[in-house]
Amino acid sequence: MNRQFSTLSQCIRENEKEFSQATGAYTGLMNEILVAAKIISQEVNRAGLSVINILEQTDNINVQGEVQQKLDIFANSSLKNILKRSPYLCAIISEEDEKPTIIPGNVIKGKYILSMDPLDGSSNIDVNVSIGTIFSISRKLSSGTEVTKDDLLQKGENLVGAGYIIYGSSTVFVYSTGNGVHGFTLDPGLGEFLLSYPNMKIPSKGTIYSVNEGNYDLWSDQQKKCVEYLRKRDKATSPPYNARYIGSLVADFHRTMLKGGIFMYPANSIAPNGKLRLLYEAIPLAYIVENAGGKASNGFQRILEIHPNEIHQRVPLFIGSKENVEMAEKFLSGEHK
Ligand code: P6P
Repeated sequence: MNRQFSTLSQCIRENEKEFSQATGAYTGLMNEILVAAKIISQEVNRAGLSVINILEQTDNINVQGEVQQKLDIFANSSLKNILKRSPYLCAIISEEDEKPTIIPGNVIKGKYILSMDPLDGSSNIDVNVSIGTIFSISRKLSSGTEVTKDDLLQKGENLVGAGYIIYGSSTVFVYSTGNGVHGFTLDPGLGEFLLSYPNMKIPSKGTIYSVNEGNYDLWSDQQKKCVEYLRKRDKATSPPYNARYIGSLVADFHRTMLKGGIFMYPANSIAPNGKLRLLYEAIPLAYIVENAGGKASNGFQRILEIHPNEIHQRVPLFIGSKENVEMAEKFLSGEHK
């Protein structure tokens, strides 16, 4: 029987037809990301083999002040080496690099800028928890031969696309170019990402909340009240909520996309802007969740409307089903008693 399936490459090409001015540049860029995703997936899945000894930590501390895992460096270099071959990219912002990588040969014709967290959650690698790559694509705004600060620090509203790849029991590539959200599962035998989650929509309300309750004592009173409400079992919250927290953003977010509910990384008295990064974590996932009918804010303001001031700035994140995020926002504003 002839198996009917769509590959990621086919869907990216189909996408291009939806944009009359498309030149094929975006398609080419997405296909480079796809290749990098396969390479990283293979390495992540081999990481447990001691002969590879890529599980180890390095002696390096990255710009985030975190111990770099060998796989972090591998993922960052794999993505950059492949993406630099793309004539469509003039700059790459990475969680692993203090400064943006400007691609000199592309500054004139390269009309895109990529922001990425090459391997988020890598501290979970040695316990075999799912980890992921997060990326977003924006257009170079300036016409000159320089990549300006305004080119690099754009609001999420300007994105032309975003996605994440989750390396778990299977490798799933989820992306959006503004016309819906689509997920593709890697078939290792074929070496192709096959359409597995067409036109993803997040439930409007869910019964799972995801937050690190170990930070409870550090939260504001409003944040405490919000989580106490979710913990309580009474008629107002039936069916009761379940708590799920993996500690790997892409894994917690992917579950939220599929099952609904809310993921929160709130501000706290030690980290007044929370832990997660605006440009290459919150913005791409906010773009995805909004295109799937969900919501993302810092508790008060829509993530996609926040103008970044610097490439590694942090932001509190409330993301998931629209009704759940709106409820959390009501607690934070004091409106929900
Ligand atoms: P905490 C992983 O280190 C990460 O950057 C995200 O993937 C995850 O959501 C968050 O940190 C977990 O942070 O403070 O709860 O351990």
